[in-house]
Amino acid sequence: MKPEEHNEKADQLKQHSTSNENKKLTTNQGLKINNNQDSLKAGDRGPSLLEDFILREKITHFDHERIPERVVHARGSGAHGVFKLTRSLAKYTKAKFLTELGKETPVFVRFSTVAGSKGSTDLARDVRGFAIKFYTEEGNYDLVANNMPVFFIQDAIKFPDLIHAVKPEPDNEIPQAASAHDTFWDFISLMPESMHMIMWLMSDRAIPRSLRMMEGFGVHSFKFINEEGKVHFVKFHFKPKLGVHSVAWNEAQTISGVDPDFHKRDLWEAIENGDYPEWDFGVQLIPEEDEDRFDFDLLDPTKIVPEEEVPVEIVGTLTLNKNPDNFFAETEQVAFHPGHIVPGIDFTNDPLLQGRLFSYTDTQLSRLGSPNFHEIPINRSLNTVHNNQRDGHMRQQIVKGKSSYDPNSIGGGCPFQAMMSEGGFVSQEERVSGAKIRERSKSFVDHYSQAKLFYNSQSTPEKEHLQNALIFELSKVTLPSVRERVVGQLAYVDMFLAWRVAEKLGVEVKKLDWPNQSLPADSNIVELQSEEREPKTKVSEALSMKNTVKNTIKSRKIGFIMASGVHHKEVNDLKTKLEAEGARVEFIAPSLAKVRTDDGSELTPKHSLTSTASVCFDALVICSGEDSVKELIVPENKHLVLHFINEAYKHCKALYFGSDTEPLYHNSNVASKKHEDPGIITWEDDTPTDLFINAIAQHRVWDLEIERNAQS
Ligand code: HDE
Repeated sequence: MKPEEHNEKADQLKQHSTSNENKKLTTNQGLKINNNQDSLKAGDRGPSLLEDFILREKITHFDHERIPERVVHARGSGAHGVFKLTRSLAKYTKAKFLTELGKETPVFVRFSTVAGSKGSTDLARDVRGFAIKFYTEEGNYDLVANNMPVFFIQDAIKFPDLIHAVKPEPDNEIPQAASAHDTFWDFISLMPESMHMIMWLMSDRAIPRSLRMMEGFGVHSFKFINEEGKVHFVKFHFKPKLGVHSVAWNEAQTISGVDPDFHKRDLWEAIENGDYPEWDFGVQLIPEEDEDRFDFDLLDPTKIVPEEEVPVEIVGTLTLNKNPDNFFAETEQVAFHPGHIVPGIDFTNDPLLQGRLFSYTDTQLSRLGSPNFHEIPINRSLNTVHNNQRDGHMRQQIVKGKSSYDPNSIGGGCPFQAMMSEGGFVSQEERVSGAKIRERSKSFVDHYSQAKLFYNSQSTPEKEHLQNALIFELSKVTLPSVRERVVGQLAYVDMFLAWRVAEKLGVEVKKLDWPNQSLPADSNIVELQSEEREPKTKVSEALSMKNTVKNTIKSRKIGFIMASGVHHKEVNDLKTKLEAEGARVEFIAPSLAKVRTDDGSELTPKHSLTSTASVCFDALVICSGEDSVKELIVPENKHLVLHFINEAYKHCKALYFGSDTEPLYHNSNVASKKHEDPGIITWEDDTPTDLFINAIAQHRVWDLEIERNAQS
């Protein structure tokens, strides 16, 4: 889908955007500036004058250029797009953007990491934020989602503790954008309800290949309400059309050095190239009367509804098709809030969601500095705003008339309340009664069954990655008691997992003895745990990335390694076929100088062997051409080329060796395993291009990781 010519939000933003093209430099008061190079002085070697209002204005503005970064989700990447409804949900909700078949709603999406600062690496092991602002005709609807379907805690009151524990430690501000440290694991070791989320966080979902290749989840159960007032619980899903794919941990660490903006760049380039990221939007719908039919509480945000129990119904497509014009104005100033809803959608009593409903406006006040943040262009609703709220910092709207109160007669009673039939929002009428208590529902006290479900649903390589992630993280923990306690928790999930981690940490597996009853008031451990429970659904296919989409190489980045004398026709043929499948080809050569081919033409490398690394590509081609290979194998280049090949091999990527490349092939770690490895394609194969395309589409040969690593 191409960017809409008449995207209403884009039209609205245009009114606020400006370009400096062919314009004269001015002050903020519109005065044309004659000299922007020298300040006003008393004599050319004299002191600057206070009178220099041009200097003062420029420096003052500069001094105030920064705003506080988000307390969580500080690092983000945003894009504009459109949501198209492909199946009407009128039976379930009256939200107009979900009922009018074919309707297109403009959106702005911001992806983020959670723990790191604004300038931290994209490749941190972390949850990813996936926040969507739908500019609907009924007002803004924000789905402030994550790429994991559950959360660490069940109650908002613990959120500041969780975040304090994961952020850099307060005494020395170490480590940045990492959960591998004492305070995080100390908190987790005392928080059994986190264990399901920990399984997700230690899985490769926490190190996505691309923001375009991750799922999105609303996490909480929300409510749909239709015209008749009938209620359904709903869980929101976004499924990427390119599949869900991740990098290896070791690769993530290297990318953090080679290109810490890897995800930001990938999203930006994909949109610039017209490879618009797309997701299927799906819902799990549960009639209100079925609320108690599950072996968990629908209000508990540490639980998923397995797709085997309630299938995800695909009802729309989310497409991102335009990069922001200005990062600060759009991606930084966008303000999401789970409380921005429209008629037909309502909240549940999930105690995590309830707390969020307070937090998001509050945080914008300190971050954006004024209750008028809704007037910032990216936050403006398409519906015009009419109310009696007035004044405050940076107020932009000029409301005419004398009355700013309700009821009034001076203003003719305007603005009027809207009836429900006119789109006026009415909260779902819900009977609520209960004693005022600070307690958790017993139905929330099962913390391991879905952690087991997740772990048992993983493929063997995924389980190994998860084990290794825990070993990595906990090896950074300096306190043996914390390591032991975490292992004691893992024992409730899977004994082998606990044993494998314990072995590497040098601790014993001792199941923690969680009390089943209320704890003594002076207990350090603030958690309850139920009897161990098996989940009703034992394995869920949707939880393993092994079962994801693997039929496309669209927008995959393929590096062609070459030098002078490269076989032009073979390069062109392969490049054309890969590009026809939607892949992006980039040339890598010993230097950035043009590469002369065997037929005398010239190719322009995008990278030199030293300016990039194999971790930045999905697959590599070692190009044919005797002279090219000869140049690549001279001592100065050989170790660099072999490093490329061996890294790609270790990271289980597809490799293609053109004719004449035997000397490189045999010097690399690849050769001896070729016969049993579908990821290695050589000049000896019958249909090498088809095999290569299929191998790239598989993303990685994770099943052969151990063998490949043993070769490295
Ligand atoms: Fe957030 N969260 N959160 N969160 N969250 C923020 O709001 C908070 C939670 C999520 O790109 C903050 O504007 C509390 C769950 C995303 O701008 C803040 C609790 C989920 C983003 C805040 C949670 C999220 C935020 C910081 C527990 C997944 C980035 C800046 C009660 C469903 C939005 C801001 C963006 C941002 C509070 C838990 C997703 C402080 C108190 C669960 C994607 O208000």
